[in-house]
Amino acid sequence: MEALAVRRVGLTIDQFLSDGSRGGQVHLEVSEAIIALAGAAGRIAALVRKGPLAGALGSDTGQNNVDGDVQKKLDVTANELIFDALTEASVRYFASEEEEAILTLDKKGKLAVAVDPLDGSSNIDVNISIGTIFSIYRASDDGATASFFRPGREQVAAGYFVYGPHTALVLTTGTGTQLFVLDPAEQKFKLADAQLRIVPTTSEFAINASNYRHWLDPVRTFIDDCLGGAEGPRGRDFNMRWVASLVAETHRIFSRGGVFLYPADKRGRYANGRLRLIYEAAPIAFLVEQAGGAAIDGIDPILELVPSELHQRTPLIFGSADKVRRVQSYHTDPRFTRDASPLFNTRGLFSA
Ligand code: AFP
Repeated sequence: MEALAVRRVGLTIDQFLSDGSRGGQVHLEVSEAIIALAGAAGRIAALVRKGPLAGALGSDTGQNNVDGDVQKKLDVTANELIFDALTEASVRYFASEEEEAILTLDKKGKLAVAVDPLDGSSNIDVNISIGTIFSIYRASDDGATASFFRPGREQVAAGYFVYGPHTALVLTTGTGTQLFVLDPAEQKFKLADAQLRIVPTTSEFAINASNYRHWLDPVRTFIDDCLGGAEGPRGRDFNMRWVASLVAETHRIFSRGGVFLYPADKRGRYANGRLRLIYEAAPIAFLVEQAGGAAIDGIDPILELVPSELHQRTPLIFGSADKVRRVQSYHTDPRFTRDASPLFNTRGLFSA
């Protein structure tokens, strides 16, 4: 790690964002929005830490969000805390998994912010890490939809908070990806790693294997080859994880590499997978690419996709660059599909 990066460990998020030595200070309004989100995350973390003592946070509200997911109590509370915090920042447009339409906060605001307020809701009551994901664009003078219906490469910042054994923030403002940890004593997010990197290769994949029968051939073949282990075409063993909390899977991949797959499958509602492009896949892809990883929809980079609907889903495959490229080849190279069975045994020629 560069001496400069080491020297900055321990800086608070406010100090880090105002530290011009990082080659161009982060614009003031972007810093203000990130600090506002960090304040809301601190309040969400305090609720999560109380668990059942905070009331049935994981209980259904009896309402569904626009995508048909049941809204848990904490989904709604987290959304309200984030919305309230952003009214103090220079935010013109606010989009959320929990809001049907884009909301206008401050007509003079400079930014457009999209959030998944509480990712991993099914894990709230089982004390497994959950999180908040955010994406920040410059507001477009062409209006609300133009501010979000654009390639993810135009994000000016993105991040997630993970509420786990410790609360952390993984953030990018376009100059690498940083890790901050919430100091419980001071209730401040402090820099723990100024240059997160995702290792290029790995022996770990994350997928919800219960959907095996619904997958399309390229993903089934990729997973079959991993499950074939040392005796199969890959010539080595693999490990599997599935937490059902995108931020927890992402944090593991930042920590030790891996490849995450939520692909398109044959189920009607999952023709484009389960994860939403604007406030889940695009911010995760920005963070991952800034740390040397890769993120695709199976074929194309996530950051090049242009949404046409606010809650649009996308297949999402991200993580260690070598592995993501291999999954991509299973989608693009005819030798990697099940129909090419005569070549089935020659796949082992592609060692990695
Ligand atoms: P919830 O927030 O509704 O629990 O969804 C979480 C999520 O969007 C993402 O965090 C997980 O990776 C994925 O869904 C888990 O999906 P499955 O429940 O289909 O495994």
